[in-house]
Amino acid sequence: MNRQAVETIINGSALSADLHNLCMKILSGERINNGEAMLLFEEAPLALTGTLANFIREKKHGHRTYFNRNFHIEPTNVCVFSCKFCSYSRLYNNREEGWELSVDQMMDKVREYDGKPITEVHIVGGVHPKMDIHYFAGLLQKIKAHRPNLHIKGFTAVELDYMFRKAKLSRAEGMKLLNVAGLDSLPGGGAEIFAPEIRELICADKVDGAGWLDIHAEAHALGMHSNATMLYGHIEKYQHRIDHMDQLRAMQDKTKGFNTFIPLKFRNFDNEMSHVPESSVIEDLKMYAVARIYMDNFPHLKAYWPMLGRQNAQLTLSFGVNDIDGTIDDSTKIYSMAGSEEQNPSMSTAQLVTLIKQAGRQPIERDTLYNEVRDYSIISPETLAELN
Ligand code: V47
Ligand code: SF4
Repeated sequence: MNRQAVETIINGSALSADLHNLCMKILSGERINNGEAMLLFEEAPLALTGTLANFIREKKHGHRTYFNRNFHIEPTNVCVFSCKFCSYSRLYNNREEGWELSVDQMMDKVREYDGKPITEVHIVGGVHPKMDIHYFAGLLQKIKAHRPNLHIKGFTAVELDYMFRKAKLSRAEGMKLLNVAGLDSLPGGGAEIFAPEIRELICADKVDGAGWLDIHAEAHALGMHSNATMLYGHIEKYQHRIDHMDQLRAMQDKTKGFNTFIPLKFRNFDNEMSHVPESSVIEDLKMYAVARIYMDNFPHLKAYWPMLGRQNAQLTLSFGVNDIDGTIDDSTKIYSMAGSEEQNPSMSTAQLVTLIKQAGRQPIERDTLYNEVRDYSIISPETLAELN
């Protein structure tokens, strides 16, 4: 949609003077402040916020919608921490439901993908008291020795903070050690909500917001990229979401190391926050749209379909989202255990491509750093059917 068309929609909407001025400001590409983000959350009609977010998305990326071909390794679900929203972790002494993979078992998993056109492995799990930095450095070295071009995106800042402290290494030293062993980039997990008054209620015992940011800054200082998440739709208020995005945007101004912002919808199945209702689809779409408008220095906005569901993820593509992740593996348990409809979150490339095309977008396979691997917009049904 071009600027003129969006301007016509704004002028034709019955808006307060403040909201009208804000829409025009957004349209002209100016950065919005925290009060203005609040105005969008509280007062703007969803269709209008969505139109503005979509305008920005199309200005940055046109119809290009990215996905990647990756697989996950979840080394363990044993965790020393006790986040109240987590349906996934188990205590160390829970022999029935806790799993811990040896380096050999994880390498078997890597070998399962030999010869398959995968560009990334995403390693993420609980925080196991006995899996230390040297254990994981050994794993990274073995993966790189086996498949040097496989990009390793691994370990949340929560896992890293624990590993570094246990090994008595500074964050800079620990990051360097893992980078040299083969770690290429960091996923965005563990950020939750930075505001201490919320963090203390939902995940009091793990690294705080300042520590999370500091660990990502250390990665960026080494030239590594990373993602950033935000867990929304639970007990936080709009002000906490804005504060969270504010801290990320400020750091991105300095380091430019973040690739993607990923708002994660809180799911309430089988955890200590099951009494907290989940957000509506309307609230989800609003979250993505405001994020696209506010996070002006983040190149990409990702909807993680295993947690949102395929159809809602498809809808977000009209509300600012330009990336739909893309795991094609069926062992990602973190969301299926939290109540996602996606009990078995695997989607073939053909299904992903179809999902993106149905939304009127252009499917582009990317690598972790958003280099184009393949444009699937013109592909015959026969070739599509052959893709796995
Ligand atoms: O930090 C845990 C979240 C995150 C629940 O960087 C929950 O590309 C909702 O960060 N409801 C880990 N969310 C996963 C993650 C991630 C996923 C995909 C891609 C990337 C990336 C990162 O999962 C945790 C936490 O915020 N989480 N429990 C729950 N009940
Ligand atoms: Fe552990 Fe992560 Fe679950 Fe928190 S969210 S309990 S750090 S696995």
